[in-house]
Amino acid sequence: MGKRKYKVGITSFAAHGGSGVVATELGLALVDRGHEVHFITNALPIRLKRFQEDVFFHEVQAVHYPAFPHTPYMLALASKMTEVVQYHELDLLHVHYAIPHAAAGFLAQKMLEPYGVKLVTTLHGTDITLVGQEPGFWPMTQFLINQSDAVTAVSKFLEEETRKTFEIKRKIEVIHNFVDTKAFRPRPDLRKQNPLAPRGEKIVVHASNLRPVKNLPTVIRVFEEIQKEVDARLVIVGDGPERASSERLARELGIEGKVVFLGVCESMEELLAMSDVLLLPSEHESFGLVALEAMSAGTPVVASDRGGLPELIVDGSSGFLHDPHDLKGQAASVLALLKDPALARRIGEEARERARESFCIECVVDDYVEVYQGLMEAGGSGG
Ligand code: GMT
Repeated sequence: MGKRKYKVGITSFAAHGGSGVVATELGLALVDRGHEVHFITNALPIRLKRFQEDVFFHEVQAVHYPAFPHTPYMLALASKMTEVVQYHELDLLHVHYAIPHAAAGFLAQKMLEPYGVKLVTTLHGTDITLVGQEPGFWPMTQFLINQSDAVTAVSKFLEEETRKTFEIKRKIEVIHNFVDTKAFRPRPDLRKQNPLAPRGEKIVVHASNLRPVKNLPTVIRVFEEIQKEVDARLVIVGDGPERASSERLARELGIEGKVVFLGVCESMEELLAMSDVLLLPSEHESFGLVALEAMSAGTPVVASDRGGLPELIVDGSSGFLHDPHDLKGQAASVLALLKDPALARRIGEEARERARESFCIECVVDDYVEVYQGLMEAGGSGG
């Protein structure tokens, strides 16, 4: 008998961010394996661009009413989940990022008690390390982790952090993030006439949601050191609360002409492949999906040694790791890569190999299917 095919509802943030990317890529990979996927999100997920059979999108319409002090998005999401589970006979709801998604999933499950739909929660990082630790959210985050039928975390670091912070005893499966190694691949063709480097400069790239945890001052200050020795540009991709202060810092240091703020860009495959080094000195990072994408593109990464990044990057072999505040160490590693093409080639090749061997779609997605299978075979009603 062939493997059972599941009908899965996937919820994540639709805007740019690693958890939304992982959720979308997972959904598409599940469909490639014959499952049916329903994205239940506030807007079309960023990487869901093309029509594909067995991929459905259900937009959560927030209800605005003058008496509501805030838009009750969680309730609108729970209602939409309930509707989609009923009409499309879903087997599972797989939510990415604990708050508010697991709360909505739990409520939908309760409303649908006779259907026995299962709830899988994937923890991504700041849902545990920042948001979930807000004193007001702590008890709810703990409750939702305990109530979900299955819980996964994107790194061993995050699993341990979750146990410690929320006093969790239940099983949490570690399933690392993955990358489409065909889309994120080395592009010598783009490097020949690189639009990011019209004068043949070296390109240092940073990509994130520009939040304090991404340590933007260090990105700018490390680059200041680098540009003293190498003709280089710093390309910052993404947008967020740290952008204005980062632009100011670049001006104060007199390097604004060499720093480009691109804002949010969709063509990460190309931007990373056109860059010489990715710099990611996060204060903490549960996984660091963009680092994996750069590795897959054969672009060396210089990153922080915090959180889940060491699970991904082997220091000195598939990238370089440093304390996030070690400016000298980071600048030395970036300079070594920019000045020594043989070193950059070796690190880039090892990084790509590591992405292909341990973090490719085929290496990871079946682990999620096994989680689904375990729940469906166990039977019983969820919640
Ligand atoms: O970095 C963020 O705050 C965004 C967040 C998200 O929701 O996308 O990123 C987290 O999830 C990503 C996907 O699993 C991970 O690659 C990021 O490391 C993680 N961010 C942090 O832990 C800071």
